[in-house]
Amino acid sequence: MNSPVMQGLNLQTPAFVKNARLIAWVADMVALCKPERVYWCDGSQQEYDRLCQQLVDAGTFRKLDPVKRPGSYLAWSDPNDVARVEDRTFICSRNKDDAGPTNNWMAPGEMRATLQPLFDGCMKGRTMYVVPFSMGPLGSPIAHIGIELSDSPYVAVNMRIMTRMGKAVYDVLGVDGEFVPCLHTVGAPLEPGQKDVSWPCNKTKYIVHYPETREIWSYGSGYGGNALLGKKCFALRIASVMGRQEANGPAGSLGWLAEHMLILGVTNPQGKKYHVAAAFPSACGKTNFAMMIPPKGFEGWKVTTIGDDIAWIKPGADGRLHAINPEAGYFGVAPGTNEQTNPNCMASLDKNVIFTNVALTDDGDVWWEGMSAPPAHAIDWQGKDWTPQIGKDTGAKAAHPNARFTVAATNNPALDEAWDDPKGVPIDAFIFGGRRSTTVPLVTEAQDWVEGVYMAATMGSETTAAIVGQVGVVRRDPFAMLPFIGYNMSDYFQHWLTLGRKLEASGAKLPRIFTTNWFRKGADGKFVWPGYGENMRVLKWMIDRLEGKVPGTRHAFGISPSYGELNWEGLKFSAEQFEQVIGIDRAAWAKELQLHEELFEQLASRLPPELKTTKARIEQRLGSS
Ligand code: SAT
Ligand code: MN
Repeated sequence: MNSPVMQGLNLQTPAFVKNARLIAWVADMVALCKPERVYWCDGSQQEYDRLCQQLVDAGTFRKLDPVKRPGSYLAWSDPNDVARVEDRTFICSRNKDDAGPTNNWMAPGEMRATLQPLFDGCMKGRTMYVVPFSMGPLGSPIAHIGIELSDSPYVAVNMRIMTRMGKAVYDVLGVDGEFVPCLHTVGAPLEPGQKDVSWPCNKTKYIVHYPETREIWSYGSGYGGNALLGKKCFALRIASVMGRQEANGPAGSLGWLAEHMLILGVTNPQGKKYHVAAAFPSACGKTNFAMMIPPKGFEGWKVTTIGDDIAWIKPGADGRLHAINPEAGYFGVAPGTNEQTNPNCMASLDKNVIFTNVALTDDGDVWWEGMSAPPAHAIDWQGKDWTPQIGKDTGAKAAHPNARFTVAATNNPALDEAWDDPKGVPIDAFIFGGRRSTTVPLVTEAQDWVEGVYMAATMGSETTAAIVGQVGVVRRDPFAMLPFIGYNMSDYFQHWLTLGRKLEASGAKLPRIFTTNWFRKGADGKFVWPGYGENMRVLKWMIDRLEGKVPGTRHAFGISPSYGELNWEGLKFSAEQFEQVIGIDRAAWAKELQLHEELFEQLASRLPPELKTTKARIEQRLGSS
């Protein structure tokens, strides 16, 4: 039987699926989850359109106005399912220490026993979608394949945008190729005759990773990184484990890095191009930075996007670190996005978009806080009437602060020509950026690789709406990877240090390491740095550093620009204002180092000694400066 639709538990596999392990795994998962139907996705446009129509019929999707927003849909989630659930995310390695003190852990056997009754019959009355996807260009030596089984058609259509999804994956997989099995359920089985809701989910949630067997099991949520398992679960948590494991493989292999980083190309007016990979915590403007349009004063400069969220980085034959974007689309934060903050993003959202949790306007379009002047009336993300007055009186937001758009990378007018290049792009600089209203300067270059790793390791950031929980609390977020490292964080630091040391020893040119903070606030509580396109001024200083054009000013923990080293053409920003974003308050830094110490105490059992000696060196410099 060649039909991709299989009725009942008749487990005839379509002819294009030949991988024995996959066929056996699907059969096992069908037996466990007991779906009513199994549907093997082929990734075609017809299939996408059909599933979207099905979501419209089910009340999950609303088709937006075909003239204002062609090919686009709006979904509203359950109010209890709006962001990643970090406290329900688990790394189930055999040994607790291998997950480390920053991850939730449970022994694999115990977790399997916990999940077994939850998954038993979890897809009753629903269709199981078999979603084949490649993270990275199909067939690239850097890419890896995953298969997601999900009872959510919303997941299937989002995965088609976010990954290279479809039948061609089976050709690469062949009869015995490797894949990461990703099992997902919304955890809402339907009894015969039971009417479905528009956003099925379960109060109980589990986002589970088994690093040794490279499996992902996700229960109870249909939202974002909880459910689109190619993203944080595979491309960061499982991939970080894979990258480090390969460093312990055959002699000489260095392994690779899976990082929470955008990748951009920046070309100067002379046509010279650099590549930068930058890590910022969730919802801190990565998409804006990756799509930046250089401001006035930067005529002839061009910024192009390779990726907006995740980078897989491997040493190339030339000894340099090469990065690919494993994803094929953007799952970006809508609120705050507008023609000023990110014109390229606004252009990307013109057509063929899935919006989640933004407001619906009376003319069949979308709106979110910070997009434009508010409409006189809209329906908010919870389906209620919303007017600017209601917003003012009750504080109700038209869009949820973590409302998102899902859009193909190919919609981006600033897409880099090499975004899909299987070889990746050579990285010249890494940026680590926290969200801090005080203490951390606008930009600092690390003196060397080890000090750069120290800076990234001790990064702090105020939390955002991308995570369920309290917003605006400072927490250590090393490498912007706190919720995404699939193993012990100390081992992760060591992997970075070892990789750098080995590359340096082989004579390779390592990328420079910078930290940034766009978020310092003045006495009035407002951001001092104008941000967005103006960040180009900082990026240009970094390139001047790469080219040896500016000496910078050395201080206790690195090198920062003096006022005169930035190009201020087209922006009124005084030396006094600059001092507010770049100045170092020694008392604040003494406290900051105390917080580094707390992190190091937490990570003590496997912490690389080099980080402790680096800290002592910085303290000494701070004391004597
Ligand atoms: O929901 S996601 O994990 O995909 C978004 C994010 O936190 O960056
Ligand atoms: Mn992210």
